[in-house]
Amino acid sequence: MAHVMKCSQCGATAVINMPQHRLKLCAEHLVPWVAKMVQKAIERYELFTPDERILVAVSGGKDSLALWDILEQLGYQTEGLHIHLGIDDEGYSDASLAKTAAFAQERGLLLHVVNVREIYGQSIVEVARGRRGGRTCAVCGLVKRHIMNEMAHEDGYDAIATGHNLDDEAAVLLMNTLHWERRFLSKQGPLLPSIHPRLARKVKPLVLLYERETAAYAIVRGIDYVMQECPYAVGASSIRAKGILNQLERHSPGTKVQFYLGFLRAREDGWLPSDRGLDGSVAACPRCGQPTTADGLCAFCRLWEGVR
Ligand code: Q46
Ligand code: ZN
Ligand code: ZN
Repeated sequence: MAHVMKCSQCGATAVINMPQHRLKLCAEHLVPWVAKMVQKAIERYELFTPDERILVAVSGGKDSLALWDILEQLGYQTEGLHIHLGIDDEGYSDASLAKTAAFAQERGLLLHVVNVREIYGQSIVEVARGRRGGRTCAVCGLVKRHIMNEMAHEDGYDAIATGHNLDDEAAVLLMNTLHWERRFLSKQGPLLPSIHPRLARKVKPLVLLYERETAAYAIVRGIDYVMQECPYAVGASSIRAKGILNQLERHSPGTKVQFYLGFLRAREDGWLPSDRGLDGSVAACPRCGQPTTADGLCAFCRLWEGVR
């Protein structure tokens, strides 16, 4: 006879087993538990307060849509930002926008959409192709950061929230540790404070949740998200790192959370210098006004030189 998993709180059929918390939950009890974990992260890492305005970066994937849903449930002031990157392979960007817009419309939430090709003349794929050694993901990251900072500055948001979960963070931590990337290790975490008026505070309220927990949450809440991965994510080293961490987790539940939270605690205790970047030697880019350490145009503005 098949073994039926029971909710630790009410005895009904559980939809998820979380051995690292010694907890099994049914659909009804999973929703408040997930919201509680997000609230805990917001308070523990002092991410933001209820009177601040939060811009939620929504890609259309399960994590960012779940994040927006949870922050709304918790009563925070949110608006969404979707960046249409112009990735046409398998209709990825159009599908992502469609799901995000439908999500916002159904719930009556305010969504801002920035279409990279319409504004700058080329998609991130095209602009990356025109660059020597321009890896699409590096270009994409640069463009997204710039647009988010610009929007937060112009519309006066207090913070930008992204849907990075514990699996994402642990995978990046593993890669950064393998290469002893001190600069990244000194600032990786759920909170990146604003160190310049043009650079918004960045926060990751899902850091206490495993990816399978946000996925279960999205399904239970009936969130219709883009299932397909970005075609450029395939083969990324972070995906291999996730696989390795999941193997370890299977043998000893809690490995991922201990690895990541242990790192944050070690840094708090002074095991690693905590560096917030920018050492005062920053100038404003003459074109866009965002801070840059380069002499002249910032990396974003150099990227679009000659495109239109
Ligand atoms: S969207 Fe952009 Fe990611 Fe796609 S091109 Fe790479 S960075 S994988 S989060
Ligand atoms: Zn229950
Ligand atoms: Zn610039």
